[in-house]
Amino acid sequence: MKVALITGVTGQDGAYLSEFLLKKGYEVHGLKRRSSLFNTDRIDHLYQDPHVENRNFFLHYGDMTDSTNLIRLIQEIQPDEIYNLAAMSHVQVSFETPEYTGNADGLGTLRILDAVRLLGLAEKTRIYQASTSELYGKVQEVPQTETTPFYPRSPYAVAKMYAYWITVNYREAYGIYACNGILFNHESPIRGETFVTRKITRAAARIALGLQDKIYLGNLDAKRDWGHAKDYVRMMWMILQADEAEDWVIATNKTTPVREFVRMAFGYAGIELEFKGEGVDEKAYVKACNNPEYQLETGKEVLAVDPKYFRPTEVDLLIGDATKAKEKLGWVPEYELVDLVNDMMQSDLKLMKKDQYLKDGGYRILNYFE
Ligand code: NDP
Ligand code: GDR
Repeated sequence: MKVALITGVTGQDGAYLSEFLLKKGYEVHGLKRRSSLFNTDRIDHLYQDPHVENRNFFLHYGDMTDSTNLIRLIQEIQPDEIYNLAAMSHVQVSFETPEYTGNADGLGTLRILDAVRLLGLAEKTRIYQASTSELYGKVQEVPQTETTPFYPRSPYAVAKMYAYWITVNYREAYGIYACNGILFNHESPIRGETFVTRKITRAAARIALGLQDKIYLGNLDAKRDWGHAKDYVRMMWMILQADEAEDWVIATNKTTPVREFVRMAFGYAGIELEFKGEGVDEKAYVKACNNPEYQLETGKEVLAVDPKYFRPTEVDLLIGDATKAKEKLGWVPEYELVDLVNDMMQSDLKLMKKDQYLKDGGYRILNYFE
């Protein structure tokens, strides 16, 4: 039985990857942070009672900023594969917490690599590093490939650039099988609520159900290459099964503006939108509501721009070319953007109906829209 350690196991990718590896027959160990409330929602369905025998899913407390903790865990677990997914992963928040982001995302990666080296596991343990399309930042080339130069545009991206190169360096210096997956944006029904896609699908569902009036967004012109997280975690595993340790771009080769994602999400609920105005004055109104279940009047304002969501430096356009991964590893994504939007909307409409029942029952529902 192969043994895997996943840092960031409580995150979107950590949850899908755990599920995937358990199905493949792995023993999976996950690093989770202590928090004052339960933070294991995404993996609760995988939880196993610590008192029963023959478990194959284990959670350990830890933190990417704590070297001795990481060294001890890696020594105890002796993993065949480490998936380093833990990170302060929000680009805008990284402008507010730049030093912490550098520590967790940049030095955290070094701590994992160096633990493997110090413990004499360089020959045994393969390491996947969660690199990102944010490395490309300011557009240098379209579409972006493994050879496109980096130009990071946020403390997050700069920290991830250190992580990228220290991974390459440990591979070259110590022969560790360590790879960067340069993944473009990938989303899902369990995407964090403050990333733009999930913020939009939650809001579209809440607006349709009458639980929220409108959504405030930042830059509607930003273009992203959005895929489905389920397709991307499969690729993480494939990367570590390759004969040679290399770096790989994973993307859909299509790019879409935020505005169009909004249109698609509302469209799923039968709500047609009309966008008017420009820049900070841009707004969206209901053009037609074709679903009799929802009581939205034509002309209702459902979206406005709030400059507080603008970033000090923005990444305008991302579009990746995953030809290498497709040709050398045989990766075939199963989801198109429309499937992704449908999956997220279906899930959020169901979730928000729960809020509607609570509201109808006189309970206070959370009104936090960040
Ligand atoms: P999430 O934000 O959903 O999950 C991040 C995970 O990291 C959570 O489990 C979080 O714990 C954990 N974490 C954060 N800080 C620390 C720390 N100091 N010590 C230990 N754990 C920590 O991210 P995703 O699942 O979306 O992304 C996974 C990885 O892939 C990240 O490294 C991200 O930067 C990278 N990436 C993501 C892309 C995407 O589009 N999703 C694209 C390219 C790269 P907690 O739950 O307690 O907050
Ligand atoms: P990103 O994802 O920065 O690409 O990083 P995010 O969804 O936060 O932003 C995408 C684009 O949408 C614009 N935008 C908004 N973004 C947020 N969060 N909230 C808003 O209200 C809003 N309005 C417009 C942003 O300006 C941006 O251009 C994600 C993370 O998962 C990273 O960890 C990962 O490395 C990259 O994807 C690839």
